[in-house]
Amino acid sequence: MDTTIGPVEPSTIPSTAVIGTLPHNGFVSTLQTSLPLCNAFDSTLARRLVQIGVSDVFSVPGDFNLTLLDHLLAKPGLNLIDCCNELNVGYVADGFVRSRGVGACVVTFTVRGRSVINAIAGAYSENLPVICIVGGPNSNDYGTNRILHHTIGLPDFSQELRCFQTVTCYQAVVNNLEDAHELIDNAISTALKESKPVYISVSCNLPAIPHPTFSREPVPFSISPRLSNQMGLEAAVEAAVEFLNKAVKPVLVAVMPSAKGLVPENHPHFIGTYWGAVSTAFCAEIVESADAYLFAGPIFNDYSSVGYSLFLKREKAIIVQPERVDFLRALSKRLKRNATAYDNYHRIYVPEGHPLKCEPNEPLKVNVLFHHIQKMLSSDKAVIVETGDSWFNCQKLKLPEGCGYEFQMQYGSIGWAVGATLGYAQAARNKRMPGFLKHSTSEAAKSAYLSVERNCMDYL
Ligand SMILES: Cc1ncc(C[n+]2csc(CCOP(=O)(O)OP(=O)(O)O)c2C)c(N)n1
Repeated sequence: MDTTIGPVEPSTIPSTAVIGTLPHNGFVSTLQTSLPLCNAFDSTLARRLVQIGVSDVFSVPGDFNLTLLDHLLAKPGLNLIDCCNELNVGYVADGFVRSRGVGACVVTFTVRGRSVINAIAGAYSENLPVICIVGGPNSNDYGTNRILHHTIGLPDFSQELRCFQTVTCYQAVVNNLEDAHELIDNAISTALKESKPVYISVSCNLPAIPHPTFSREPVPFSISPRLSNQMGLEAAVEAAVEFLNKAVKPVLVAVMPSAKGLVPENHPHFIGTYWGAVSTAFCAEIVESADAYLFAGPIFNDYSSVGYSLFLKREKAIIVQPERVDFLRALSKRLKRNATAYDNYHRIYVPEGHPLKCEPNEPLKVNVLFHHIQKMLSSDKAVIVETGDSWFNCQKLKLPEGCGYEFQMQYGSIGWAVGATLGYAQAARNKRMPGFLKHSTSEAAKSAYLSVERNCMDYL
């Protein structure tokens, strides 16, 4: 599928115009040109964000991003939402992306950039294209030995960049108007293609400076589809068909814990979540006794494998890696129907009991609490699950069709859920969010409550 993202705004450039060259580093006081001058970030960054569906940008103001924020604020279709600290800004953008598919946050140079990194690392671990924009040093300060505030006192502007290199898939340092357009477009399209966060640093003086290259009509985004190697695909399908069609009781393992919410649980053949010893009742028995298992996009880490304790045999497994695009569709056309494992599940399944009713004034028990939470769930809800015990209790919830489910199993950062709830709520205005938060949660989460209260209390 060829994905073209968003409409392109009409050109503001007269066809006969000649575009002059400009000195580097934004030294532009008067510009002799007949072109209508566009401001860099109105036409590039802000417009691109709106084009790709980012209606809300989450930010904390600071010395190096004030002008940039003014320009984003002025952009029709872009809503700027202030948060209480940078870590939360990152978590909020993470939650927004989970619902909308792409999102952005804006912080200021180094002192704040470093604070958002933990959230961006979490977004990387969950394949979320968060566009992390940082107000950077004045372009005229690059190449000097000046020492800037918000740094550790060394004339080195690259420290923040080097930190982001480990947790983003692309870094754009925009300190020159000549290539600003290209760098910003590369960063945004890489985020969308790779489904990973990117870093864009924008020199604090540039957003206010007009430049003729920004008046050109931007080329619409077109993300190339991922293509399979046809011969490789056919060989893999052939081998899998031969293996699965001769199995006696094969199973498809589509839901391990981090995939909860991705597969409709009201599907007649859904038997639960496979999570080794802590699987949904009777699910592990069926998976582990199968003579062939097909794992769809599994992530085997120490959490999902319950400390590498899964009773699985490699020679019985076909593992379809998460980035494979055509294999399952091609395979499904060639497989013989075999319901043996499913029938076995119904043979051994005993319906869950219900917790006893709570007596008045009796302390609330977890099983009673979750019994009530289960009754609250519907297609207009999304469950946002904090790291900790909630992971296990919420896995047992039976999600009605359309009910969202988000948690951060790979990175497991306590404090993520409050910010993520705000971001998700802002992106999915039609959903209500029971967030599984905790009283012991981190300082970051406590300050995020303030933003949640200000912005989306009516969603909770
Ligand atoms: C930011 C962060 N700090 C520390 C941890 C390590 N950690 C994992 S579970 C846990 C204890 C959680 O206890 P509580 O918040 O009471 O949650 P419960 O599991 O009881 O619901 C800690 C500190 C973490 N995952 N994330």
